[in-house]
Parts: sequence; C-alpha cells; structure tokens
Amino acid sequence: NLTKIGVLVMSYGTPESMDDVEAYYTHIRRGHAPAKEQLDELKGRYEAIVGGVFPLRENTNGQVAGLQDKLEQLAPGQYACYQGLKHAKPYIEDGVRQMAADGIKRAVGIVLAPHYSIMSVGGYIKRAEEKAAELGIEIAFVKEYHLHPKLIEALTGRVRDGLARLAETSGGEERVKVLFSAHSLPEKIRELGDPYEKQLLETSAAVAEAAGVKDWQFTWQSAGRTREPWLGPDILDTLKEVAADGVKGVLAAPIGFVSDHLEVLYDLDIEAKAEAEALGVALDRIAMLNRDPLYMETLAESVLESAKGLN
Ligand code: FEC
Repeated sequence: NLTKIGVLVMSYGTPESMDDVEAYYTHIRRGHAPAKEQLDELKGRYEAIVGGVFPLRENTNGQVAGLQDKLEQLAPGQYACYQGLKHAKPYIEDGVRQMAADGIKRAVGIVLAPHYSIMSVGGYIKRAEEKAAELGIEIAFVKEYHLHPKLIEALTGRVRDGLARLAETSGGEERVKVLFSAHSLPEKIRELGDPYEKQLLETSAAVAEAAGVKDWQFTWQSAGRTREPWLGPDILDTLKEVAADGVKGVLAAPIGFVSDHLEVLYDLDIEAKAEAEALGVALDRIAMLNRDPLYMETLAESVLESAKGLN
C-alpha cells in the first residue's frame, strides 16, 4: 500500500439502526440534541421508507466499491479507496486516520454530491484537509463535477426514460413538466457568492438540452426546519403553481443527489407524491444513479484528473 494514492470517498452518512437516529440527528445539529417530537418525527420518516431501513449505507458502500473497481481498470494497482462520512461512522476523520495507518502519503478527496457549496462539500473538504494535515498526508480535492459529460449523459438517459413512462400512463396527450431539484440551503449562502445555485442550474440546463426538454424548472426540496430563511421555492409550492398552470404530469429529477435515501424516498416519493395526487398531477421520479457505470466513470475520471495536482 505504501506507494498507492488514497481516495477518500465522502458521503452524508446515515444511522446504523433506529436506536442510532438520536445520535445521528444530534451530530447533524452540531451537538444539540433534538426535542422528542423532532426525533419521533424523523424516526417516523425512516420507518415510512421501504420498511425503515437505511438504504444510504448500502448505496454508499456500493458506490465506493464501484469506484474502486473502475479505478482498478483505469490505473491498476495505483489507488485505494477509503470511506469517510459526514454524520456517521466511519467519520471523515476515521477515513483519513485509516489511510495514515495504511501508510498512505498522498490522497484525493471526492464527495458523493456533484455540486459545490461552502456549506456542503466545503464542509467535508475542510474536515478532511485538517485531519490530513495533522497526519502528514498530502491531499487534493475534486470540488465539483456537475458538468462532467458522463454525469450529464447518465442523467439525460434517466430523464428520457421517466418522460417515456409518464407519456405511457397519460397517453402522451397531457402537458408534462420536468422539475429538477436539490437540497435547499439557508439563503445566507447568496451573500457568500456561493456557486451552488449556479452549478445546479447549469446541470439542469445541460440535461434539459440533451434530453430535448423544453418545459422545465429548477426548484428546491428538503429545506431544514429552522427559523432562518432557506432557498425556495420548495417543490411542494412549485407543484401547486404548475398544477394551477395546467400541468398534468411532473417528472421529478433530483439532480443534487446521487443515490436512494431519505430525502428522495420520503421527501419526493411520499411527501411530494401525496401533494401531487391531491392536486390531480401525476408525479414520477427519475431513477437515482447509485452504482450506474457512467457515474462510476465520472468519479474515477475526476479522481485521476485531480491526482495530477499531487506532488
Ligand atoms: O438517508 C439518510 O439517512 C440521509 C439522507 C440525507 C441526505 C442529506 C443531504 C444533504 N443535506 C444537506 C444539508 C442539510 C442541512 C441541514 C440538514 C439536515 C438534515 C436532517 C436529516 C438529513 N439532513 Fe441533510 N441530508 C439527509 C438527511 N441537511 C435527517 C435533519 C432533520 C431535517 O432537517 O430533516 C440542517 C442542519 C441544521 O439543522 O443546521 C443544512 C445537503 C445535502 C446534499 C449534499 C450532501 O449529500 O452532502 C446540502 C442525503
């Protein structure tokens, strides 16, 4: 392992069991334990999705394994992947520690989220950078890959498939709109000149163009339940607007996420779906990327590119 380049693959993290939800939620809230009602509400959401399991863990494991395989094909014997999670074990710091224990001296960090924000990807990078500096590892980062041609290709195929499904159910006569979405963030990111919004619009526009979609809009989802203002409009409000505008079918395309997890399986598949039904709108969703080969290639090629910057 001495000569290998470490790849720190970072992802959000999810609880390991229902008993672990409180510790997880407390970590997300930077050490502040949630009130009982908040905790019960979150547990209820986990229970509502596919039997109360935590699919993000398996999906992240699969993506890390898939990236390792792809790197092995492209650069045999040169890279070793490590996992580092933001809010669960193994934490980002654990991943860096493991690299150091294995004798890794040079590394690349990449986040399983395509768009950069100082509040999301920036946070992962800061923690990894600090730990790597402490342990004497040189580390470079992939900051974003939201316009990687293979990512756009993978998403385009999914939008085409989703629109075909919707056309089949509606007989192709009804007006259909694509709603691209991503996790909202506090509005204050705008004052920081954050690239998050611009990058999300760039991905949306690139996919819409490649898929030949004229009727589309970008909207936010999953805003936090805090008092400060979050970026909007939220998808639940957008659904009301498009329904009032005569749209009969909506394809949700959550391009800010790369796998099946709570924010997709609950916020879109349960919450947004119920809202759409009440409005008389058919809602479908693109399949998530998970271990899609084009996504694995996006990650691997981004890592190889970033590694060129290492000494
Ligand atoms: O399936 C799972 O177990 C985890 C799903 C999950 C993903 C995810 C991704 C992002 N988040 C982002 C930002 C924030 C901010 C806050 C916040 C809070 C939560 C809570 C849960 C949660 N997030 Fe999350 N997020 C996921 C889950 N997130 C649960 C806590 C309860 C709630 O508000 O629903 C607010 C923190 C605070 O209170 O200060 C901000 C962003 C992403 C997408 C990028 C990434 O993956 O890192 C941005 C998946």
